[in-house]
Amino acid sequence: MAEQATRLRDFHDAALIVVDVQNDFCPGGSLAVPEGDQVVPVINKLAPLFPVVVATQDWHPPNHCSFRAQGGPWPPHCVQGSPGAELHPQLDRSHIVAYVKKGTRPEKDAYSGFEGTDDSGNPLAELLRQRGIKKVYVTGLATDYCVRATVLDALKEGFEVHAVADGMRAVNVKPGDGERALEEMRAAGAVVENSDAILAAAHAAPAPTARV
Ligand code: VGL
Ligand code: ZN
Repeated sequence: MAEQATRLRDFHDAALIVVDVQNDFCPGGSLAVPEGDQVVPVINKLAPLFPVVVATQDWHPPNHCSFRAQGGPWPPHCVQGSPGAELHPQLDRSHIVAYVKKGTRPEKDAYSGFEGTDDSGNPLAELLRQRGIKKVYVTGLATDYCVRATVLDALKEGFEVHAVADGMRAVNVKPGDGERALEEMRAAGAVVENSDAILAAAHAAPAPTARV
């Protein structure tokens, strides 16, 4: 394959979306995603490139319909105000401009960040558009659930969507679910790529210009 020169990308209208990097989805949590914590250093490396970083949080009431006691598929997780619902302690918060919470009503599950709102009730798509965002780079947990749903909704909302493969991990209830989710995102129009390609596109040296 021919070597392709790395082109500089413009990030001024791009946002990083960090999906559900919460303690309950990391090793030791109640719905731990294998290697879930390994997305944290990848996200911390990418965050400084973006003028807008948004973190979503699964934010369930104790009687949420997705919990087994209510007939749902999952153990209790990300209960509002609990330590398991907090973002991973090593996640760098300094670039985060909005926190979007979803799944807050007992009777309705919400996998996609686009079903969530910030603290003033503003939906994710709105707060991105208000900031002039046209492109989103999606990372987080879990590839086969909330990341998948967030990527597919971002495409429906008309954003250019990049799915950062090494910045996400899958639950893999069935082996291969994560790979199939990535294939689905690609088929729907997302660019699936690794963080090193994104960092290279941000840092590629511009053509030298003569200065006197
Ligand atoms: C998620 C299962 C249940 C996720 C949330 O964030 O991917 N998965 N609730
Ligand atoms: Zn949930």
